[in-house]
Amino acid sequence: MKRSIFYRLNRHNSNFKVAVKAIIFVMIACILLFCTTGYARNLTFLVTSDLHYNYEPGEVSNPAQITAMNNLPGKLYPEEIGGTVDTPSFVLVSGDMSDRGTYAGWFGPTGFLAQYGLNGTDGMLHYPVYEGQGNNDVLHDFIKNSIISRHGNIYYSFDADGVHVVCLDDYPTLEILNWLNSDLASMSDPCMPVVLFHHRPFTDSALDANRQYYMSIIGNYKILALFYGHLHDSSHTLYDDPYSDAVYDTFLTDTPTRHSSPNYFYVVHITDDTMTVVENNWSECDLYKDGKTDFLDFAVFAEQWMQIDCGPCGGADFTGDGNVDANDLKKLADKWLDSRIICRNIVTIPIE
Ligand SMILES: [Ca+2]
Ligand SMILES: [Ca+2]
Repeated sequence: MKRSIFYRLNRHNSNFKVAVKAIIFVMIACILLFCTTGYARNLTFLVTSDLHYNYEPGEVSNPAQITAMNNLPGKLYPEEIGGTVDTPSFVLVSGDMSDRGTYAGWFGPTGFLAQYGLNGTDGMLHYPVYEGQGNNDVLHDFIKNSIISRHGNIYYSFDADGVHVVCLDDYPTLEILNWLNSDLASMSDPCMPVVLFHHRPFTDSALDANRQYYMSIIGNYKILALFYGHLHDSSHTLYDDPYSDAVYDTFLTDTPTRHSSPNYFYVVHITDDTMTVVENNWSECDLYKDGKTDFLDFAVFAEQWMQIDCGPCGGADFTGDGNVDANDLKKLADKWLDSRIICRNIVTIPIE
């Protein structure tokens, strides 16, 4: 019996619908599979901030911190974590590279470019740098122009081992947020974990005008953390999105230029399952400040040995009780020759 044209069309439509449903099912399955199988991530990077080159307190501590960063690969992580530190893929610098944006702080013989360099081969540092402006850097245009020439703009993003890293300048303006909206929407995988860095904290009043827009954008993605600086200290806090139930891990990143010891930078390790942020006390027991703990530090310590009520005690009172005794010597022994990272805090963030 000959089929009518209407029958054939209906049959074809039916087959077409089945085929479309099958394709959609396979696409969704692929997306879910992609989200859940991960990338076999094994990414290590460092975070520092507020280097303030051309500001006297950093003249010794900035190169000492670089030495400490260069000496990290192969060191033992704290016992709670286990394992050793891999060679970092890069260093994030969340602003204020140059104190007051001075020319000498950027271009000078002991400035940022000479010591940190940019690509891991042109300064003292062994790793490439991803830098964003701080409120000091914006005072002159040459740092802005350098960032634009390297990264295409003062805000930019890149993918590293299945992690999307986003620089949002000093703080995200409306223009930057419009870009962020497009940038995150165009990620190759919408489930990719995202790390944000900008100079000012989420709570800074400069963000107030566009805060709701900012929160609405990042609320759609898997934001692992915000790293920021500006406040010259080191701490981990949770930021509650005032417009939703979202809560974000935020890390205030220390400056190496604070007068008081210790100083910290973050060692970040991201796998498929977790992001671990180690608050590395690199300057612990580094009395002769060169980023290492060795005989030179012991010589300074020995001069303070058994002092009582000695105030800062030349930095040798590691326990903070105003005396230099066996308890301080034990700390020095623990840090001796720097075989293990000495940290104050470890934050482990699950990647779901
Ligand atoms: Ca030392
Ligand atoms: Ca002590």
